[in-house]
Amino acid sequence: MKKITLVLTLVLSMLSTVSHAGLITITDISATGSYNGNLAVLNNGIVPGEGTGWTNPVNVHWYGTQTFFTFDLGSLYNIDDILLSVDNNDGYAISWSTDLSSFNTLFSIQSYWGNIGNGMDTMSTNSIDPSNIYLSNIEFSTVQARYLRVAATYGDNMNSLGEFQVFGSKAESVPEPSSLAIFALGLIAFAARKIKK
Ligand SMILES: [Ca+2]
Ligand SMILES: [Ca+2]
Repeated sequence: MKKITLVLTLVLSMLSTVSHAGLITITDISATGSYNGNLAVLNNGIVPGEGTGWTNPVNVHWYGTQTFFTFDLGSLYNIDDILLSVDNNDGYAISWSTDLSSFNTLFSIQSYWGNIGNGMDTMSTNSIDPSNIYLSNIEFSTVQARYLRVAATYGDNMNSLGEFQVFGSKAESVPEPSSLAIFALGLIAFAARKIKK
């Protein structure tokens, strides 16, 4: 029986190497175009209170639709969820890239989505989050990406971003869970044969 316990322990430890979703550390934040404020506030763990003024220094604010912000995760991740705080009355586009050259839309925010009538509005794609910040309209299917970009697309020309958090798991070249399971079954069969002898 000892051998079976050993094999099962081994199999369980292999399965646990499949990483789990969590807050991803953003390694670099850059801006293209003009803006006001400190880029560090965009991912400092401080989410502006609901309704905070759009020019408050807890945010970065800008005018027009030519400015965009790029978040570098440092390597490829499977991205499951996003939490962000934006001014309530503008449209925003969030896009993703693996190579920093071609970007694909992850989701778009239309003005007046969310629950806030005036000022900063926190929005999350994670249905586990409280109902006042979870927004089913922006849910997306998991993508594998290294870079994320935020831009304003339309609105009153006065845009603001107060926090941008990314959740997911590191994309490692680990075997698929199904092939791991097949391998585990093989190990168990092998152990069983050994024990019979
Ligand atoms: Ca912040
Ligand atoms: Ca606005």
